[in-house]
Amino acid sequence: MQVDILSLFPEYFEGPLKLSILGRARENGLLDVRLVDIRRFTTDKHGRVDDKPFGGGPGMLMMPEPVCAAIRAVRREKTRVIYLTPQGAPLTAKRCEELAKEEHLVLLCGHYEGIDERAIESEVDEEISIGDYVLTSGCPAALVLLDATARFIPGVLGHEEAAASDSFQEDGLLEGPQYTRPREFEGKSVPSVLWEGNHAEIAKWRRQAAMQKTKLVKEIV
Ligand code: 4GY
Repeated sequence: MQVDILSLFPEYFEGPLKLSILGRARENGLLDVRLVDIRRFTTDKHGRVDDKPFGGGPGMLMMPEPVCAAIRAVRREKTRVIYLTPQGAPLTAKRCEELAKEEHLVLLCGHYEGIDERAIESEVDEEISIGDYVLTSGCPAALVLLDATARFIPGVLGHEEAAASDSFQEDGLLEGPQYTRPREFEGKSVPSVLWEGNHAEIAKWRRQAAMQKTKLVKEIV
């Protein structure tokens, strides 16, 4: 999968993208990420990419021209352009799994107070939100979307079952607790069913633990 991340701070992504699972996916050619600086596409003589909102209000907006020019420069025949915004549809594991099948994603990151609506109307296919809160820019949201989507690209995790079962089991339950060695830690033992080797009992225990966890979290929310 190819991904172009369009932002005013391409350096923001450099660290996370070279580390761990995403770093390995890029080295293995499973994920091809390009960082595009929207400022490169300004035609303003002072290199400006932002201006005051019509109608007044605090802060600045990104001008439509450099945003459209940047998207048009990277767009190909099969490109899906996603704008990260709290006004978008909530990101889900299901949407990530679908996006992982796309050939080319463009992740558009807003800065300041947002982007002139005409650029969004003309070039954006889909608006996605990673949650009901406001970030200082779309960059962390783009990283979250890319990270959660990359897990569904075959070969990225190395062990394919994990992509589906982590966190959201097929039935919508949250994953229960997990344990590794030592068998006893600071007076707390690993539930004995997990080391006794009865796989049917282990499955039963995990399902029960997942239901308990799901119920607990729902009570908090
Ligand atoms: N939540 N989900 C989010 C966000 C903030 C554009 C600058 C979110 O996706 N993006 O909070 N983005 C951005 C939006 C202008 C601030």
